[in-house]
Amino acid sequence: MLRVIGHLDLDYFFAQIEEVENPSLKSLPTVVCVYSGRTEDSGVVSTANYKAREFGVRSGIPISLAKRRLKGTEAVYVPVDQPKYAAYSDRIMGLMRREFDEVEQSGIDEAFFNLTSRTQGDYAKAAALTSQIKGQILKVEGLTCSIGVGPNKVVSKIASDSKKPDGLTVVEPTRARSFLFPLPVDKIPGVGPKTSKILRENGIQSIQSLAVFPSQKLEDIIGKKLAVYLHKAANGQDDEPLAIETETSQLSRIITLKADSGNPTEILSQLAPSLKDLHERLTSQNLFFRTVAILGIRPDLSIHTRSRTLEVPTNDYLVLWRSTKDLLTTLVADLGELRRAGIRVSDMMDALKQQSLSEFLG
Ligand code: DCP
Ligand code: CA
Ligand code: CA
Repeated sequence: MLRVIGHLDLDYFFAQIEEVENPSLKSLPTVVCVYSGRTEDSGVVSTANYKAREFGVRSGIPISLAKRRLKGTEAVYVPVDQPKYAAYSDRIMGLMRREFDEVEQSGIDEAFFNLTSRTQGDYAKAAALTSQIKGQILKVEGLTCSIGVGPNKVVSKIASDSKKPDGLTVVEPTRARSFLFPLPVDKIPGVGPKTSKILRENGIQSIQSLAVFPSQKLEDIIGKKLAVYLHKAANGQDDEPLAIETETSQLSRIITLKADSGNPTEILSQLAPSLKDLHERLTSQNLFFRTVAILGIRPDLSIHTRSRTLEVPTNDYLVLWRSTKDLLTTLVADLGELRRAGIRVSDMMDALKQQSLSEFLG
């Protein structure tokens, strides 16, 4: 059966999320900034929407340069909010994992997914399925993404990058070479500025020129390992399997208390934001837990834990909060003052998978 691999990459990810949360930004150049805090404008651009990119604003350039390029426009500058973007990312990855058995998250806004068994090697089916996924993500999160489909990771990754934003590029195996050949070599994953410079110095600019370059000569220039990979990649070949992560088996948070404390109510109030954050992670990934543990670190840095296993798995915030409170109360009664406190949930299961299983059985 033909292998069918997809690669999904969200469009101008951080900036698009800012647009979703504040639609008035859509019509304006919007720049997401990592302020370093030294002076008002010091720091770099994390990313920008396509309106801002028209003015040459890109990830990694100084904020001051972006401001110069956008002078005279009504550009908006927003500070990065990593936890917010991570929550979107988690939900989208969760959606992908429910949809496909094999998903390899390869960055905060991208993932490979295996379509082979779902499509039985049929590329037309893959096109329909991926278009459906794009629709789902748009409907649920309001975000557009670009997807590439191909016979392997290299081709699908290059394909997702070849049409943006909101692209869907399906490259059938027989078309892989003609799709790749006109592109510059630095489109191949792993070819950075350094390798690309060496290749250029040897007259290799397009993927085609790399594909037909004598293998032995290429090895002499860049070493055997890279040469073998690049030569295959340029010919549309790559056997790399998806790196499948094991399911989330536990989630934890730990804080340092503002001052050493032996008061459970005080400790619990400082732990509350971590509890909320952890609970958000659970719900965004549709996870239930059965075991709650708390961890206390004393001023002498000794570490102690207490845990409780529930009769049934749950994702109820109140259960989480109450268990934490009970465990913390006994821990502090036994130990006295704490310097740091943490919470961990484990024995996880996927609520939706469980649901569909019981539906199936029922
Ligand atoms: N990012 C960053 N600094 C960089 C590159 C990226 O902070 N130098 C962050 C912001 C991006 C996110 O990572 O939104 C994803 O990076 P991508 O390279 O996928 O870029 P975008 O999603 O922003 O744009 P594109 O539409 O080109 O994918
Ligand atoms: Ca992206
Ligand atoms: Ca990306």
